[in-house]
Amino acid sequence: MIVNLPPLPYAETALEPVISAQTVAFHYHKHHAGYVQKTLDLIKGTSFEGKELENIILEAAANSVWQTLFNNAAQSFNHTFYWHSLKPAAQKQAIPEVLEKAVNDSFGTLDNLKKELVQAGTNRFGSGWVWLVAENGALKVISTPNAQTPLTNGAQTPLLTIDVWEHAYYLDEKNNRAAYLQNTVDSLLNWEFAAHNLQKAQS
Ligand code: MN3
Repeated sequence: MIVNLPPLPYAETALEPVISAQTVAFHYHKHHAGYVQKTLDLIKGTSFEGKELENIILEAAANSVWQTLFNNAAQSFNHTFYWHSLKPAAQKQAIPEVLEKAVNDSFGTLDNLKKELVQAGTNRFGSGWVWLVAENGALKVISTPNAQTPLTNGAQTPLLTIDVWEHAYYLDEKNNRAAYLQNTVDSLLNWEFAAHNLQKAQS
């Protein structure tokens, strides 16, 4: 992935009524765009310029002098991954077989996975992210604080993420993060995207 602001994979209204067009617009044009611009400003004229975003994140994570670059680069990646982790409810399709089998092996049922995602997001203190990851042939739910991303954990491949920073839900749900999480896992998760990432991890 290069350092840029990719177009949203759907219209700004497409996640309504769970996530309003106003939330998507602020989240994408202000927050996400801001992280990308800050990353571009920070790498300009440095040895990071022109590198793949994933490599910038890994290099910057290795030394605390690059903390600000890490934060902005990781947030750029996490947000692009988040937009693709969601899908308009109207386009909802059955969970792909390869993913369904992995979910059943690791969580018993899809409902158990959804419960774990909601719980992990509700329990994340402060800002951060909830992830479905593949690790050592199994799936698991984790959460990360602030800009942290499973990319820096060589053993984990991210499959899906949900943003639990307040800017992701406050305009719609105010303080009710659990409602945002529940409605998102019930109707907006992009299981094809997760299955595609799982197949990449297995190949
Ligand atoms: Mn965000």
